[in-house]
Amino acid sequence: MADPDPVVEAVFDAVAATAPTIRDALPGRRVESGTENPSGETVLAGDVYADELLLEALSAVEGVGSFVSEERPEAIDVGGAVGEGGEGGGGAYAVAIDPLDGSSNLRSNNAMGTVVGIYDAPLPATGRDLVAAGYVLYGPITTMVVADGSGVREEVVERGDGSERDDDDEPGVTRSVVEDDLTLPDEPTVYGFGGRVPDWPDAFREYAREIEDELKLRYGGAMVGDVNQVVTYGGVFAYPALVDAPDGKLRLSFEANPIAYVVESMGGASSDGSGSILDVEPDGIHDRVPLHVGNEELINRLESALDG
Ligand code: AHM
Ligand code: MG
Repeated sequence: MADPDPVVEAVFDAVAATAPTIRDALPGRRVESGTENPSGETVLAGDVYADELLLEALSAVEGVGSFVSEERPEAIDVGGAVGEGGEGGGGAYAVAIDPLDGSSNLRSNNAMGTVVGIYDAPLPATGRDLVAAGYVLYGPITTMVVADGSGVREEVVERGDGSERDDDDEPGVTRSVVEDDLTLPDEPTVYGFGGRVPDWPDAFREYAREIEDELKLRYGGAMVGDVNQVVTYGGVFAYPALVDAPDGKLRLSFEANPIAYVVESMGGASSDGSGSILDVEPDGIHDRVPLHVGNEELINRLESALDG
């Protein structure tokens, strides 16, 4: 097995280090910030806080060249031109972030997450340029799922007890691996599909009807939480194309590609409706794409259903 990439490790360290702080900051940040993001969605104070904290943390990681966020119109150059290597060896990777995925759940106090994709190319790029991806899930426990090219693991992220300090001021954050070789369970159990049934194209509606008879609905309105149920129990998650929004809702660079990379790394499959999400060629960093991920057999059936 190849040695772990130290930049990838440092990125996940930085993301883990922000997680308890983001979590603690949420109670006071459930209100609207008064702005819209590049996708035209209302931004909450929690989105802004998480975005700024992650920019600061990831800018400090040597080897990260650009920070690209769902909340920002353009990539931010943080270390030198991507691919050219900046001074001190910086500038190799573009890190794409959805700082607070599912933030509409702030109001109802349900799960949320942070999604991370590490690309070895300037964005927009395809998912084939990912070298690693993962997500933090702010559930009753803060967990982080990491796919780094050598496998997929789940870690619990907690504030340290002070015995491992990053510096004189900040208590450290501990990362404890709880599963080190995650694969999708063979027998799928759960499904979750976004959007309203009347807005789904007929072919997807028919597929969903079949799936309803076979699997149990688990939908919480945060992609990270819903995908983590599929990762845990096996099944299928989708935010499909809608009749009036043929590209669906979720963004390729920040949401779909990282999640597809994680699920494919676990032996599952992803699809935009006709092929792997990782092959989708983007025109811009905020492009949307229909997302379907889960057990391979269920994704194959989806593609057959949509093909007709
Ligand atoms: P966000 O990143 O702005 O929170 O939007 C993405 C979220 C996903 O987490 C989730 O799958 C989807 O939007 C839910 O949308 P809906 O509320 O339409 O079901
Ligand atoms: Mg999101």
